[in-house]
Amino acid sequence: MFKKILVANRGEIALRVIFACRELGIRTVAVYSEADENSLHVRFADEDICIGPAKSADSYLNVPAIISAAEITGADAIHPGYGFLSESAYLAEVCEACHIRFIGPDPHVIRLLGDKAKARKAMKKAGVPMLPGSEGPVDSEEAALKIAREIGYPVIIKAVAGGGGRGMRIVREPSDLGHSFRTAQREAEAAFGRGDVYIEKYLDSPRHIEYQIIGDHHGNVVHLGERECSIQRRHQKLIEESPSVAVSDKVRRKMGAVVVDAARAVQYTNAGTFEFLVDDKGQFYFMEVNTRIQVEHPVTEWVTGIDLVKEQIRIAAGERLSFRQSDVTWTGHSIECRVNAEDPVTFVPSPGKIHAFSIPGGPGVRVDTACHSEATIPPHYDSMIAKVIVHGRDRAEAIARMKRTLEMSVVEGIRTSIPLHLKILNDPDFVAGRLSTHFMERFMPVKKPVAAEQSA
Ligand code: MV4
Repeated sequence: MFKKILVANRGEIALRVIFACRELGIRTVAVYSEADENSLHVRFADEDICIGPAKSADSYLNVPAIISAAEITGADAIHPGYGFLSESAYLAEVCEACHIRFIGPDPHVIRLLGDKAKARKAMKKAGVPMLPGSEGPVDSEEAALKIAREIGYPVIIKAVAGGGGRGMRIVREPSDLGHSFRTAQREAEAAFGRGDVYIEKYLDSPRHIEYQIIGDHHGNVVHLGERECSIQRRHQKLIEESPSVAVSDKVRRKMGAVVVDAARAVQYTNAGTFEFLVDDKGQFYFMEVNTRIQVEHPVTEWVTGIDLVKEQIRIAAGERLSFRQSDVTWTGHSIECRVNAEDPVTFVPSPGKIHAFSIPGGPGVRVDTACHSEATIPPHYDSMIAKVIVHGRDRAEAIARMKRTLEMSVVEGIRTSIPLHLKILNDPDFVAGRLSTHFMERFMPVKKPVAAEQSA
């Protein structure tokens, strides 16, 4: 087992990793930017080291600074958390070269699955259900038109280097394809330094359902069931839950076996997530694989009773998975609300100094946060300040617990998304489980008409 782990992240996930290390008897090193000197992850780590200025590019994304911090402190592994460098094949490679264990999949697996066209090809070969689309990148407008004609409109153009929704274009008719194709290429080039795009059949109003898997270095891979993540805005998830009301025990077993086979096919190790779009008939279609621990991992932890972060650490150290597929059972229902420092109506970020912070616990409540009554939310990073996770015997009990927790929460000094969460939790469609990726459109601020229309 590792003696010392460097946590290459901040906020609640850095604390979450520190908790796991403490319980496993592993020393921890916190890295921090100049904006995070007084953060809880720094306070609770055994050692800490400043890695640069507030800007992410100069600190939490700075590979040489993080590797230097690991070498100076003698850390034998790095946990990247989520976001920042968590899916950087480059960091994983540099770690390997420096004999520091990267807590995640092997670099070549991260690289394969990070190329969305290559990932699609590999997953198709492994038997994962796919929407019709191009075999690999599409390199000309003519080729794009040909493929779109074959699969039928609407189609979606996606960046090979993309993911998380950046650089996508929906095309509903051939006359729009040329322009959209060129725009998508240009945007992908600007955003990712790689302009390659691919094409898929576009699915209207799907659910987003994902499977958690975990694999060790001894050929064992298990799935931990699904998470329903359809409640999102601009590709930022707001509420996640497990199980999904759209997944029966039979489908869970069937899709679970599909993702386990697919993970084996690419020799996947550590924790990972297979994302799917699900149509109104319950058909699953592969979207992408995330090669990191995810924000919403606690809902899976709660229904399965498995500590995913501890398992990640044990696996990276070469240990066998501590359970088999037949040991995994699912109990009750878990929901997570991501509390953001933002205006609940306009979604404008609301960083600043907190004056009061209290999220009550009680039966079936877990709060993952690095916030406290005197914390300051810096403007430089993601706006998520806390995850409220609840568990109940069933979905209704989980919803009731979430509502009473958020109703009794006090956060003063900044605006938060708590009032928005309460609106969603009281929505008849949410309560009935009628979810899709378009759910949040009904909660968007009404756009002001443009000047020309106003005067008309
Ligand atoms: C799609 C799609 C419909 N059809 N692909 C958005 C995130 C990126 N990873 C892929 N995304 C989508 N891909 C096809 N063929 C709709 C989306 C999508 C979406 C997916 C999951 C969650 C929220 C979403 C919001 C808008 C669009």
